[in-house]
Amino acid sequence: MTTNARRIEERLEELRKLIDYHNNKYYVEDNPEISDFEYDKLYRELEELEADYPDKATADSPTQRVGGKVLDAFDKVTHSVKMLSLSDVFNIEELKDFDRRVKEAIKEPVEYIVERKIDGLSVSLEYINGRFFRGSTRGDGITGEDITQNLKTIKSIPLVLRNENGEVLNIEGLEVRGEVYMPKKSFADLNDKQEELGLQKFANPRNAAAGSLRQLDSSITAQRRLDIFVFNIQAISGKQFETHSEALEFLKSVGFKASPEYKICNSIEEVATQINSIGELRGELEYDIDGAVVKINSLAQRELMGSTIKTPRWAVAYKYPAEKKLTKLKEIRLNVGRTGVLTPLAILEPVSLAGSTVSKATLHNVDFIKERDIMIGDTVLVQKAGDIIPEVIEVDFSKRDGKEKSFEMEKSCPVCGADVVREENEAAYRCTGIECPAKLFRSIVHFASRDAMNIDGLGPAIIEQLLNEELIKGIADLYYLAEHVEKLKDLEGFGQKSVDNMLSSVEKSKQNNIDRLIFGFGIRHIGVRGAQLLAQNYNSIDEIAEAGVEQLIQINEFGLKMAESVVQFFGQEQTKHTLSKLKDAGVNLTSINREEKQDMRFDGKTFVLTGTLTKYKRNDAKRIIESMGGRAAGSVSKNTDFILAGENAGSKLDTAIQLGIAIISEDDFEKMIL
Ligand code: 0OX
Repeated sequence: MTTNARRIEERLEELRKLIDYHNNKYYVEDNPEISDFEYDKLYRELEELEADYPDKATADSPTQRVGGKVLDAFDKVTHSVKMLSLSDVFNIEELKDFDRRVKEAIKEPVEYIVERKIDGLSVSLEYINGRFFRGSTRGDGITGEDITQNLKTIKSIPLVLRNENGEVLNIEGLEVRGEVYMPKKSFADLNDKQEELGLQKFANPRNAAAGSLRQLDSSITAQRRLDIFVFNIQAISGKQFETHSEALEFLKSVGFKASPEYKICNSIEEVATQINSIGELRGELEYDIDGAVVKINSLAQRELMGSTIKTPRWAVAYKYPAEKKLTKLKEIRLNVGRTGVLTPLAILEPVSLAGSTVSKATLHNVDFIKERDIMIGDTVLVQKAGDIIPEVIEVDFSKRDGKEKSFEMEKSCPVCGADVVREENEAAYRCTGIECPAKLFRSIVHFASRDAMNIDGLGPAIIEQLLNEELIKGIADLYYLAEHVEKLKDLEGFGQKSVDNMLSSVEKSKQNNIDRLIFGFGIRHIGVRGAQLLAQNYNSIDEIAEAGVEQLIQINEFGLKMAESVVQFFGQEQTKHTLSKLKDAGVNLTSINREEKQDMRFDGKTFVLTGTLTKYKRNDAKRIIESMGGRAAGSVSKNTDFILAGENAGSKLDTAIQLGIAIISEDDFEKMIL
């Protein structure tokens, strides 16, 4: 090796060691020694060196945590040591039964360890010669799934085990077990994001952690901010411990985040006291726990107790009951979410529950209130399970005195006063106001999006700032932003150039055809296609606003729900206000090209798009097909007329060949639309 090569290798090793050290300080010990800036500098230097010398990159380098490789499926892993589960006890009597069984088998003093029972997913981590080799789910305890790539994204899992001097641990084989969880704060942020993107929210942090660990694309897992506590050595070569507490201390010393705040107890009474104090603390922890685990500390005594097929006889899980309390329901308020859904919220006489004071609880929806006959003034039972949001469960009817009042759903939105509607077969009521502050953020993100007004440079982060600074109060205000150039330049991450770019995109969008504008309004049941139909059948927004349901349903493909929704939307004062501001700003409100005869060359033709298109974005190709009277379908059938096939087209292409359907390339498509 040349001197230079040796120097590079030494620096790489030094950087990895340093970064591992500071990573441990930050993510495991929660006690950082250097600033984020200094850490980033080291990290960037390592990244650059590895990019310059790719042959010197290693799989366990701290740079290898970002994920990226997408798997087809997870491989199966047979656990070398069975991953047992715990038997549950639900009260002190059952806990004492456990103690009795232990004392009968072991005729000497027994030390117990009490740990928090983290509510997450059990995983196994295997290390060879001190380096992370493989990680897997518990599965059925015998066979799990290989989720190594996903586990590597969790920063508190050491990729290299090191002793106090930073030297790589010289232990041939080590397998540990731990619980992966999602902290409450990460869970709340994730659900906010899910809601913003219009995606299903996760029911609780445990489900969110499970969903995140089961991603075939580890770069998604990397964004989910998971964490881990390690609580057992499953197997270790050339080393023996006498007690579980010794093993936990060893795990900490080589870089693991081990069972937090475990306590050694000398009697079952002491165990019970510790269980109670964990229970009291429960609500204040940064993560969910679903109980406490009681284990015998001595590993020799554990051997004596043995295990059943599924569970050890030397440990039990104490499960806390979901705490419930009676309190008075003072009022029912409506909470308007970011999607415009109105959720009834119980305002309660404050009660202390699972470690926190509860003064609000969800009532889910109006049907829930009706089915349980919940009235304002009732005494209700409130529950806070492991999850975050407390809920009203039932009424204590014995406490009724006749003064209770039934709840009536509001006809208008409590935030903006617009009409509230409820769809057939839907539990939710929604606000229909286009300027409603509760849902403004999402409305504007949608309005600016690619399929709507396609305003480049106006993403969610900027919209958030514009709203916070009160530079916009509705979508129409986007067209008055030019009046605030000085303030815009002061926004975070904004300079003259980005302001100019954004304003010119806004200006350009004024010329869009009205199908984009209509879709951008986010009218219920009016998607891209519905908006195109309106634009093709009417000369202007004013004409559409004046059309009645009877007239609208004359449009081919236009259903009753769509027509009612359009009429309802254009009847709102807020809509009229927005439209008049858009008009004053010079936004196009007329149907471009409608006077010319509509080009319907694809009338009645069905296209299926498959593979990667390079000339056209998928949605643009669809839009073109639909604007020429055709239909873009998702799957191939004998009714398909054309397959537009891009690169790497898969099974749809095979089906099309079998069915003898015309297959066209992007070039062919381009010729067809010219
Ligand atoms: C936890 C947790 C789970 C493992 C096999 C026998 C005892 N969820 O926090 N399990 C165990 O220990 C089991 N400890 C824990 N802390």
